[in-house]
Parts: sequence; structure tokens; C-alpha cells
Amino acid sequence: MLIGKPTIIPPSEITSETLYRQRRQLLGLLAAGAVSFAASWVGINTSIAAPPSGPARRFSTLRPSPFSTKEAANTFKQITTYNNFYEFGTGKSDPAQNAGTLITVPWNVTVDGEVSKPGTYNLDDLIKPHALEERIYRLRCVEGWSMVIPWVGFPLGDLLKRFAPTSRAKFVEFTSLFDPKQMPGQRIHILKWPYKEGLRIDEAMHPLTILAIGVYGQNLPNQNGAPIRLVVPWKYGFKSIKSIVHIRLVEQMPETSWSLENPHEFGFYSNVNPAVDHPRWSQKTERRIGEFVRRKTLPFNGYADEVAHLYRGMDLKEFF
Ligand SMILES: Nc1nc2c(c(=O)[nH]1)N[C@H]1C(S)=C(S)[C@@H](COP(=O)(O)O)O[C@H]1N2
Ligand SMILES: [Mo]
Repeated sequence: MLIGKPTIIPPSEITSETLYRQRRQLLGLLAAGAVSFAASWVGINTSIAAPPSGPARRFSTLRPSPFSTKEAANTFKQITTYNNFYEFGTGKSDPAQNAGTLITVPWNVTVDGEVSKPGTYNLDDLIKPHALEERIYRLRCVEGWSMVIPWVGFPLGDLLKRFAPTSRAKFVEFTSLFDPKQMPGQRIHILKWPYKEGLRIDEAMHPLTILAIGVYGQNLPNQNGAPIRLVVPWKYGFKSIKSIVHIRLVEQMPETSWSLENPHEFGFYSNVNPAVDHPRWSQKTERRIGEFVRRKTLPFNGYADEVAHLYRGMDLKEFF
């Protein structure tokens, strides 16, 4: 998930130049921002794994899911302190340190575009009709690390159906919050803000695709994409967009932040595929956070039986 020219920089080096500069710029901004946020965020802003700013909801009636992996989950600490959330900095510990400024209550989500019943709902009304499940999924980041995360969520497809997609709805576009006051990373160009992602409609309707509102039986911590984020377990982690405010059904393939930034490195599909190297590194193996010996990366992140049929007849080297 790193920026730079698609040349010959080995992945281990990428954190040096561009990111180093961006981090320094950001640290400056964060130091400045701390002053104005101090009044309302004393004590929260500085803590690792900041508590969600909303009520610390605990989910008691979670249905287990047959889609859950039986692999051991990563710890709450690993899941909440090793993150990518560039709105809060490009370092892995930046989101846990900085996402305390994200205000998640109240939170509204708009669903519109090619639907017969568009609307804007506050979060509670949006999730109320849905039975929550625990979904323990692998997450494979394009950078070469992975985790196992017990999400709390429900199928995106169930939500989309409530809005009655029209026959012209071929893709779904997701947009994260844009607010440089709350999200200091948005004050400089790391990506084209707000963060945008997209899915084909059949990918969006697939039962493995969920909206998550919690992890380990409680509200999502801000750094994990509070209060609501997408999780698409067979795709590289960057497709799983955080802190969503807008879901739009569209006829044309939408632009997405990472492929806009670097179309040679990040495709629209971004299915986990050990046979297709990233231009700057191999995707054959991954490091499970907490482990030392690298594992083999599996096609579709191990979900091939469930999703490979979606891509039948497609050349996945061309549509990466
Ligand atoms: N809005 C937004 N969503 C985002 C990102 C981001 O920088 N901004 N990073 C992505 C990447 S690269 C990954 S690997 C996952 C990480 O999710 P996690 O922090 O819950 O593990 O979030 C994805 N969603
Ligand atoms: Mo990622």
C-alpha cells in the first residue's frame, strides 16, 4: 500500500523516501492539530487503541457464521495497533495513536444512485433490521502481511436489497468520510481524498461480503474503521474501506483511490492472487502478524471455493 514510482524499490525500502517525508509532514500537522483538538480530546488522543468515541456497545447475541475460519484469531491488541488508515498517518501505529479525533456519533450513511429507494440513515437505523454475526476472516494486506479478525457484521447484500437496486446497478462505489479536521492525513496528498473503493454488483451481493461494525464483540475502534466499514475477505485489504458515509450504486466501474494513484500497481479487482506479483514485490507468501515463518498465500485468500466462480472466464492477470 505504498506510494512511489513503479520502479525497482524493494518493499523493505519503501518506507524510506516518500513515506518518510509524508510522515514528517504529518507529524507536524498532528502536533499543530493537537492544540485545537486538546479541549475535546484530552486523554483520548494520546492513548494507543483509543476507545471508540461512541457508546462502547457490546454485542451479546451474535450468530456464529459457517463462513468463519477455524484458524486462531489475532489478539485484540494486534488487530487494533497494527493498521493501515492513511487518513491518520502512513505508519502502522499511526491510526491507533491518532484516530481519537474521529467523531463517530452521530453518523449518517447515504445509499443512492441506481436504487428505487435512496435514503440517508443514521447508523442505528441503518443496522437495526440486520441480525449481527461473528465472522472470523483472514485479512491479507497487499503489502504482504495478514491477520485473522473476528468481525461483528452482516452481509452487505442484505442491506443493498433494502434500497432496491435497479437493473442498471452494475457496480457499487463506497466513500469514506472526508473531514481534514478530524482526519489529519487528508490535509496533505497521500491519496485523492476521500478514500473511495468499489465492487462489482455480484461481488457486493456475495454472502462473504460484509459490513462490519465491531470486532471481538464490541464496537469497532476508530482505527479499524469505526463506525462502519466494508470487509471483503478474498481481496487485498485496501478494498475493505473504512468509516463509510456513502454507498452509491452505479452503472460504470467506479474510480477507486488506489488505482487512481497507481493503476499499474493496484487494479480494480485486487483479488488475492499469489500467481500475480505486485510490480515491486512477490505476492506468493505472507507474514501472519505474530508469526515468524512466512505462510503461503492462497488464491482468493483461501476463499476460492466460495468465490472463484465469480471470475470464470476472466484472465486474472489482466484483471488484477
Ligand atoms: N478509508 C480507508 N480505508 C482503508 C484504508 C485506508 O487507508 N483508509 N486502508 C486499507 C488497508 S490497506 C487495509 S490492509 C485495511 C486494514 O484494516 P484493519 O486496520 O482493520 O486491519 O483497511 C483498508 N481500508
Ligand atoms: Mo493493506
